[in-house]
Amino acid sequence: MHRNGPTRDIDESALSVTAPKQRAAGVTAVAVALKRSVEEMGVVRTARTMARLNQVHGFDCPGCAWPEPSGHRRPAEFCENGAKAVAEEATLRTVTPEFFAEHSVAELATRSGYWLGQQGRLTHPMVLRPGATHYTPIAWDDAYRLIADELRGLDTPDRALFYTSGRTANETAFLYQLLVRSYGTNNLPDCSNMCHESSGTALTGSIGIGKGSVTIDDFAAADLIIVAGQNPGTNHPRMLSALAGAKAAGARVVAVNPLPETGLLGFRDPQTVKGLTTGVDIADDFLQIRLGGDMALFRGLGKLLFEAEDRAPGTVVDRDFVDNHCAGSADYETQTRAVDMDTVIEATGLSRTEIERTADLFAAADRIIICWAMGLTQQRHGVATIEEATNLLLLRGMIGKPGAGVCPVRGHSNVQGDRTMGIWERMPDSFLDAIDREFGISSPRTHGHDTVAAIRAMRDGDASVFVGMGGNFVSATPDTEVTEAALRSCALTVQISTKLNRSHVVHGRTALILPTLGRTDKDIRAGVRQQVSVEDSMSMVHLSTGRLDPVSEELRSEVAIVCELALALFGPDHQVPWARFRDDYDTIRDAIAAVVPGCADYNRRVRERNGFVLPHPPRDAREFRTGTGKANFALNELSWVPVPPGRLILQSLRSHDQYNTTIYGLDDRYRGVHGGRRVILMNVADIAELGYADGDLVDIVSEWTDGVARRVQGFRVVAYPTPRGNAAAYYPETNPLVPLDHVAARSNTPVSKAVTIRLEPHTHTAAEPLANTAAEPQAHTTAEPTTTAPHTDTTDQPGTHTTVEPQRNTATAPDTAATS
Ligand SMILES: Nc1nc2c(c(=O)[nH]1)N[C@H]1C(S)=C(S)[C@@H](COP(=O)(O)OP(=O)(O)OC[C@H]3O[C@@H](n4cnc5c(=O)[nH]c(N)nc54)[C@H](O)[C@@H]3O)O[C@H]1N2
Ligand SMILES: Nc1nc2c(c(=O)[nH]1)N[C@H]1C(S)=C(S)[C@@H](COP(=O)(O)OP(=O)(O)OC[C@H]3O[C@@H](n4cnc5c(=O)[nH]c(N)nc54)[C@H](O)[C@@H]3O)O[C@H]1N2
Ligand SMILES: [Mo]
Repeated sequence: MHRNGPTRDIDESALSVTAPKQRAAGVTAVAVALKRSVEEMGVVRTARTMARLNQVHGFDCPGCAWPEPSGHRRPAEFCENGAKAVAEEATLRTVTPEFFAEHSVAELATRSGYWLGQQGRLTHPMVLRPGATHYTPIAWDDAYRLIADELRGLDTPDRALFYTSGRTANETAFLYQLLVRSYGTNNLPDCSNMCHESSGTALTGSIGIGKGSVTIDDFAAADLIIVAGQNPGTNHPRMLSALAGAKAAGARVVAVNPLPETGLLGFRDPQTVKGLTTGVDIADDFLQIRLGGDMALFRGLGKLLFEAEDRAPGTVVDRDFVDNHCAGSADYETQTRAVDMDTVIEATGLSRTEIERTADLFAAADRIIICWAMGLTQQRHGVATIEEATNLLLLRGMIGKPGAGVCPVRGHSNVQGDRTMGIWERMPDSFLDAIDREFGISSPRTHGHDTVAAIRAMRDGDASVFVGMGGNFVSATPDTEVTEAALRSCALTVQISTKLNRSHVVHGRTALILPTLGRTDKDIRAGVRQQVSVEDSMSMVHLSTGRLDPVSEELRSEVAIVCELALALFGPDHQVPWARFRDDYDTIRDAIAAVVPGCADYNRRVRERNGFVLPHPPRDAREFRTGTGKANFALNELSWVPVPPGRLILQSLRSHDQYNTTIYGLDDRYRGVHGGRRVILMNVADIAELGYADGDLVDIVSEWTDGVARRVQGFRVVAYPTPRGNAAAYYPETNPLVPLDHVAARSNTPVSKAVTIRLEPHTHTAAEPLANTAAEPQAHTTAEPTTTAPHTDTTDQPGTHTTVEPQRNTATAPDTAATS
């Protein structure tokens, strides 16, 4: 039953480009999903798997965090990219000890992430000893002992880092943070630091809780939905059904994006006959905004709303809500009225008419939802942008009423649950007190390292052990060359993984690969089938039950790995009952119920048909647990991202054929890019102005205040409808360009959506055959002193320009967004 992965790597010379698609999903989506599934796992396993996806007694889709419908679930509650995520995990291809004997680590390091992932599921625990050329098998107990010895030998627990990727279920997350805190550190960086950290930071300050305030049912009740900085057709395809449903009930949808993303413009619902044949338009209006222009847009809309209120007093501002539930409205009004519309137009690249049209919709609607994702969070002023969007909703009283609210659309399927369970380097003392009380441990109170700080700590020799609970740290993080050197400087790197990735081949002096069960795999402990639970983007918690036979008997569940490691580290007499937790997940849920707010009676409620919803005080009772006890209007200086002369602003984004660093295939079907990934999408006028032609090969060089010219080579210029001065290329190929210090103010999220770049003609050398340019980003990255002076921006943060307006700057006055 075992299959082998492909032997050939990407050949970028096979790349072809066609016109972007007008409508997302449809029959092609179903066909592509089925083809991939059958290739990976055969017909029988495909049928068994798809029947269980997102069903009440099945497993939660490991794709995105979009919720399941609350009422009737259709027989196939999945989307093309959910199906791909499942096929990727449920594959019958395997990476065995024989595979590792055949391929040295040095050889694997020349392969692309795509090739590595396509080799299949990891089957055995493996170790790379100091100086060895190959990974060799290791017994589980020896692996745990090796890690425990290394951890015990550190002079302080703060020299160890424990990363988490958002696929990890609640039970694992809870135990993992408990292990890390029992050991004595808060070094719990996670993928959320690179993802929705800006949303959490902004919302906690504004409304007192870092989570979205809407449920799936609010979509059907909304009459205006703004979708900003998000590409749902690819990254949250089931959201298109919710948007189509909202439209059928009369809602308007406005898309705010630099790119005319296919799924936003049109959708063929693969689950209805009508949808398949005709399809629907999603966006009633498309605002093609400049990268980083959203804060200015929201500020401009605010001004127009105040003017509309002047014209028809009592119709726009929700006085009752603002007076009774909000703080800071007077300062917000002064600041907002003062904004210059010409500045807004320049910053957004939108016309006055477009902005006015949106303001009219915003003033007239009774129930407004604003949705967003990485286009807003991964900006230097991401926190301020989200606060500005929230300000608009507060002004109109749109928090805590049906059909309205804030909707940060989460990424990884359990990234929100991991936070609820304590995966955060800055968990509040109330949570730490609760675990201390429950288990009799003393968790440290000093905050730990987030993702960027973790890289700095390794780079500076302040951390020497890295443990990854899932994810692909080295490829997901910015500044690839710096990060790779940081990881290589570690004494020990441990990756708990389902599939091979680059973080296994960029390793510490000793390295371990610990293969684990995935969401789809059957998990039997002490003869009983175990279940795990997850929380979606709208705070719904429910069970997930794996059903497939694991590809190897050597796989362990994440829960078992955490518990066994804890037993090796703390011995059998530790206060925390690790062995009991390992053998019966219900006992973990009882502990969660005792410790985690809102989780009382967890075991029973999680078994209810659709699970249960966690409390959300603003949504449930218009209660705002902020420093002021009210919802806060936030005040920030207006920021946007101007384009320096001769330069471009680059955003790095996902193709339709990848899941973060996991590359499923080479077709970004909706955008018309096929057979390769090294492209840079540019406005046709910019291509001409910079002296290139469509199809040219270029090197991309990013510019930063440190004078280092970060470079990636051999990208094909593709003419694309992106705003002037704004370009786009895929993540993770362009991560070497993102400077480690280029982070969002207050959330420390890498600014993956606005890097200042210049282009140089690609001169390809014999040492670097074209066919291999896709292989590895870092292999073609050279950090060299820049030859051209970085652009002259008056601020010290390239890529973000700030106007001087007579307002308080939240960066220095965080008290306006104080959390409780
Ligand atoms: N199939 C699939 N599903 C996924 C993922 C995946 O890789 N593949 N990843 C998961 C994860 S972890 C996450 S976080 C989400 C990510 O979901 P998205 O945020 O949709 O992912 P990105 O591809 O980063 O797309 C960012 C979008 O924002 C736009 N954008 C960029 N900059 C700006 C800006 O300044 N302003 C505005 N208004 N728009 C901007 C881009 O043009 C693009 O449409 O998806 C999740 N789901
Ligand atoms: N330039 C740029 N960089 C970005 C982004 C961007 O838009 N642009 N986006 C950022 C965002 S939003 C995110 S969330 C991060 C993602 O960062 P990560 O979460 O670290 O990366 P993934 O690619 O999702 O991790 C994939 C790996 O997870 C492992 N895995 C999969 N399923 C399981 C499982 O069930 N258990 C375990 N233990 N392991 C599993 C597999 O080995 C697989 O290779 O990247 C960030 N980096
Ligand atoms: Mo994410």
